[in-house]
Amino acid sequence: MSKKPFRYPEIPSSEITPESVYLRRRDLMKAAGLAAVPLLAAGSRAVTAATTGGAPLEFAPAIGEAGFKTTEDLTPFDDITSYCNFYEFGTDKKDPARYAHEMSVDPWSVVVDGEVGKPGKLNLEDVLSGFDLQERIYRLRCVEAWSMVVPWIGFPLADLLARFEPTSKARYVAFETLYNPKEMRGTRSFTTTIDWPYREGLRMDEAMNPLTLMTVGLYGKTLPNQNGAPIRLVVPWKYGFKSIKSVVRIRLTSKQPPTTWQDLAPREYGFYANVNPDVDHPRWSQATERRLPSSLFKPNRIPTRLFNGYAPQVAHLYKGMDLARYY
Ligand SMILES: Nc1nc2c(c(=O)[nH]1)N[C@H]1C(S)=C(S)[C@@H](COP(=O)(O)O)O[C@H]1N2
Ligand SMILES: [Mo]
Repeated sequence: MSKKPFRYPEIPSSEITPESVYLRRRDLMKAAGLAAVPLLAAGSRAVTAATTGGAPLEFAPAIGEAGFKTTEDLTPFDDITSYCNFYEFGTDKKDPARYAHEMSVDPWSVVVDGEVGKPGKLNLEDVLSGFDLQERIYRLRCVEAWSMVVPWIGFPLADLLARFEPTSKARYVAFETLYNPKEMRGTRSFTTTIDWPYREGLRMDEAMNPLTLMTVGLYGKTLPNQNGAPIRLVVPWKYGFKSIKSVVRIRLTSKQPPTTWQDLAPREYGFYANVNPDVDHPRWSQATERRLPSSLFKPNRIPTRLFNGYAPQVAHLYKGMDLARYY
């Protein structure tokens, strides 16, 4: 794939994927199933499959509501899939691309329980066939002060939650990542201080915001393992660590749930984690960010924006809150 950035909608991302032919949904399911088998057989092929993503997805472009797409240059596929944070596979940015193929993602299901009228389980097939997928082009701003622009494929978390009928006591949504030490070498590391599984959470109104996306693909195809296959959360106005990968459980709760980074270092990482150039991390400034692709000679440093540029869509959620206290 070309490294040259391009502007949406000059070339729809669906056209630059090697397979530009959209399969019908049933074919897609078959393709996903077939692709999973050789993964375990041949090592070199497994890496390729892990880094290139899987089957083409059928989706509608991000049009209509404000914030659903940006005209900024997309970050190239190779950068998005080779520079990752997914501590289950190690803490080096390259570790997820190296090792995430060791995680099996088929079959996969997500349990939804807690404060809901109809607790239950969603199989990945139900997700892919039961929700209208859309392409959303979002900025992703990591708390470490780098950022990307990603063409995700997904559907609103609100659509998923509605199926399970949240009760009036549901005030928060808690998420958990798969925890399978056999397939996640980072969780077996002697140096890890994380209390696995990786956990995240949102307030109910944040979860219901139309920007909040359950994500199953990027650049027109199913998610590469290192980016959180087969299903992850994307919350574009918050620091990247809120966008929890490879989700297996969604629990609605009446109390604010514990979250991984807040547990590890509560002074440095808060529950809200809204992108904010005026509230610095205790160890570094949050005023600017390195937009990928970025290099020593072309750092591509740009100013960081309040709520990552999504203030028109989300600022009302925090009216009257002291953002320096609720960081
Ligand atoms: N389960 C899990 N989810 C995770 C992480 C992780 O280590 N484990 N890292 C987070 C961080 S810090 C960021 S910046 C984003 C990165 O997503 P990407 O690698 O797809 O760009 O994933 C988030 N989700
Ligand atoms: Mo991050």
